[in-house]
Amino acid sequence: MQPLTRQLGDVIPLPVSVRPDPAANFPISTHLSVSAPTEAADIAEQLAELLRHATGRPVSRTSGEDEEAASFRILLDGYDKNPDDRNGTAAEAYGLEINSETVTLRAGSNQGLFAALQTLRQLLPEEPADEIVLPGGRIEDEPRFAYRGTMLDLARHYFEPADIRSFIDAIAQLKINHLHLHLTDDQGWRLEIPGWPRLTEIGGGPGTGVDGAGPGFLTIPEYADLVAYAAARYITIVPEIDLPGHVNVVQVAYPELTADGQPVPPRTDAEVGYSSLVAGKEETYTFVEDVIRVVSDLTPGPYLHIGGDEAFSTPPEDYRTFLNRVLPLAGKYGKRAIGWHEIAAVDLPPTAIPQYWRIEPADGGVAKAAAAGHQVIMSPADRAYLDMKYDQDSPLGLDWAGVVGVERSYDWDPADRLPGVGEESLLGVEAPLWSETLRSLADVQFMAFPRLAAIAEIGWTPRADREWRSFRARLAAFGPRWTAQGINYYRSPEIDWA
Ligand code: TNX
Repeated sequence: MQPLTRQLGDVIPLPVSVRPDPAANFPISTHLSVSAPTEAADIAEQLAELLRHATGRPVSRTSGEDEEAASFRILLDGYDKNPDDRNGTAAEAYGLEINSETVTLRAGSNQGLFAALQTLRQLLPEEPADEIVLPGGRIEDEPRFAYRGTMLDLARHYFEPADIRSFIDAIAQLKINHLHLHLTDDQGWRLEIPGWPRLTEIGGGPGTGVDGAGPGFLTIPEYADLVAYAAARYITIVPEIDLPGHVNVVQVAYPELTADGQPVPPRTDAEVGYSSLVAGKEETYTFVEDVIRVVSDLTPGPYLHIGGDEAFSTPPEDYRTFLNRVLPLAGKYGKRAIGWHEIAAVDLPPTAIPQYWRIEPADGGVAKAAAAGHQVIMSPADRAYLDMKYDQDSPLGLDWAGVVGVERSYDWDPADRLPGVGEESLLGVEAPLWSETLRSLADVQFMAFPRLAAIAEIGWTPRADREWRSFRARLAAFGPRWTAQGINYYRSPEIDWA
């Protein structure tokens, strides 16, 4: 008997049901073939590619009569563990069965098959190998929450599309399915907007970003390519235009959007809360509506994030006036508005989603929104912020929310975080990565991994099945995979890395 390459349950996030059957282990030695219905041709190609890479062997695609004989079978068959689909997760449900002759991936949609593929990827060795034995048995799986996200801050430091694509590949493996892009802030504007060319000429030009060290912006074709690249990995891009605060660079580019029409100097420090659009000026809404329309048109996903945080220099009355006018614009252009939870200070449109980001143990506004039926995204900074230092010695990151080690990022539950905001109010969980202290993709990887794996498991795995000791052991086994992929993860001393 050849030794197993991996145990069936050696997967992050931990699947809902794992039933090993050691009598049914599958040695990958025979001729490899993949069969799939035409609708799943793309998944079949990805599976074949995965197997070619892992084994170095040719993999054929079979159809018609040979399908029964294929060693890897893909079935699209209305697989559904969750027929009423109250939390919107049914599309991601899948089954994976491994026996001594065949591996079968089953789901009701390609999205579910893609999730199955990510599980199978982790059952293969991280480096190509001649002798691979897949563990026999059956996995049945589906996520706890529909929204499992992370965020990249392109404003404080711009990251090139190639870096963003690399990050997308890394997060897809953890079944993260939303990537929020923080596209604008005081220090930079990172998406081209037709009709407002100075936003990116000035806001994406040399000297932008914190300490002037992160210039650049996405052209419209580049943004569209990223959206498509993410979509091919079942990741929805959530664009954020941060309003009404965090807009200094807008006012540098277009002085008519300041209170007195006078130009303001560019800023590259990391202060927050000093800039604001003017609620009482019509020019404000012309600008905002143009931007919301353009970004909505470019974005096929259902969400548009309008920021709303830290508007310390917007008088409260003006903040409400502004949001009452701007939040409905998301709906006008076909989107659901997400905003940092400060937006809960106004009566929200029915589909709007507050995203909780603070460290306090309670929040009246978010509780009220939840009571009114709003869904909430949980991102408490003292648990979910990937830009917090791991410990006091971390070379990168901030510490205003404390230091966040791996256990701290794992050992909490979003349904317990805020009174009045329980399981049924949660759309999901997101781990934001702010980039004030980051300069490169390697920096991004260092802060995101391994903590994003913890957040991914919180978002996917049933609460009752989560356990730090189990996660810690699976994470240790995951390390070599990141190494093989060239990912600069933090070798936290909390983990006995393999
Ligand atoms: C707070 S979180 C901010 C950001 C900073 C971040 C740094 C939030 C909605 N606003 O402007 O980048 O802290 O951790």
